[in-house]
Amino acid sequence: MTESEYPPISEQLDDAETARAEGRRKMDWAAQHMPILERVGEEFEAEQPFEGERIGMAMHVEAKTAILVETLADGGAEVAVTGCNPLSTHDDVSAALDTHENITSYAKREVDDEEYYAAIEAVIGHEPTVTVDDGMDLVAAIHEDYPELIDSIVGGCEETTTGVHRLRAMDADGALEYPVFAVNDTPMKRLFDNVHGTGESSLASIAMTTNLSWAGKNVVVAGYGYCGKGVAKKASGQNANVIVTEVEPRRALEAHMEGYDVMPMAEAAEVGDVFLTTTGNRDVIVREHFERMNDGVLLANAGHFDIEIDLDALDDLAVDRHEARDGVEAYELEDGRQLNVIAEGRLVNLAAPISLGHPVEVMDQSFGVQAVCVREMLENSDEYEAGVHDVPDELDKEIAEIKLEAEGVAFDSLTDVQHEYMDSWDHGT
Ligand code: RBV
Repeated sequence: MTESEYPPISEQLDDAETARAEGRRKMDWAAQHMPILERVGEEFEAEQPFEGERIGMAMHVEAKTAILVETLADGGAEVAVTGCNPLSTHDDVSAALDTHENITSYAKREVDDEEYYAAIEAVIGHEPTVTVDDGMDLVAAIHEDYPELIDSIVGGCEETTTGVHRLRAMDADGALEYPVFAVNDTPMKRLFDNVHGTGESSLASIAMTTNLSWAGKNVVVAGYGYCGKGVAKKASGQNANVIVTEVEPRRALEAHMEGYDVMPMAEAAEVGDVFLTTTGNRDVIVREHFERMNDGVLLANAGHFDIEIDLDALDDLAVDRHEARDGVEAYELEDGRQLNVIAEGRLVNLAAPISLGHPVEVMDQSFGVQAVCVREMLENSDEYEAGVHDVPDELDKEIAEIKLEAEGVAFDSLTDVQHEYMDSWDHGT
């Protein structure tokens, strides 16, 4: 057992009792809107597929994630969990989770880098047999600092685009030493969580944090991947004029054909009122862009890490800064312009003070896929060698079918003749 000094959340709060009650209330609300996890959870409770397993998790610890954590614990696992972003944890939810006899939660909001990694190490101290990551910090810490644990790890699951991207790079280097499912890459994740979840929650968080309108604004969306598409569509739906910046020619063309203005960031910088980065890459908005921006612009990031907006450069340019509102830092430039950064350039839909993350319904889908992926990894571990694995399509469909049934939406099935037709090649005019 790896020793860790870092205490669970219950030992870090002054009034853990009150926090637990509030956390539980938030979880109860979320659970009422998560029919997929309810169904999967019933199966897990009856079959106990995780008996004897230890699951280590680093995710955004708020109410919906907590329902996933409980679902896994109620399926027989011992679960240790911490956050995957220093600002996204809800301490009350973390405290509520920590009362479960099979769960230890180390997640705490507003931790510094040292505490953040100490909490990750505390999770690793439970010697997980399965890891569930959002951003790959657990996989990275285990490979770098605790390689002796790798032999006893059956596999892992990764929630987000950035994490899958990091894992694929690690795999390409031959450095990934256990199998991990790319949960992000499933249709049930990308088409809903990335598009609708990021679109709705980023815009809602910015609007609530600033109390400003979208209508009539020039909204610059950096990156036209699944997240950028969602943000662009929803901003446009709220009567903003959307400008897209891209580096990939087909995506730039797609955005153009969708009716958005497409231009380089250097040009967009001069006309934008709100800038929202969704690229997963670094240095998307840098000094030369800040220099051209109008007074009063809003800057926010919806990518996993806080590297898309170069805040060091902005800080260098600024002669002063102040907290303009909760979650809004105003950088004052020498010529009097004020550029407003929301949530420290961190994942805006989770890291602003009032942020709640993606809507419950989409997280039910993503976490439904997570839950069945953990089951699959343990049940069929022989089939998965070290490396990144696509989620079997049947599992993804299973989750879609549960959701459709819960929504009361019926759909068609192929007839035998149609099946045969689709499988044959010898038909023509
Ligand atoms: N995400 N989680 C939430 N628990 O409220 N909201 C968004 C939540 C996930 C989402 O799936 C995305 O891939 C990831 O956060 C980015 O870190």
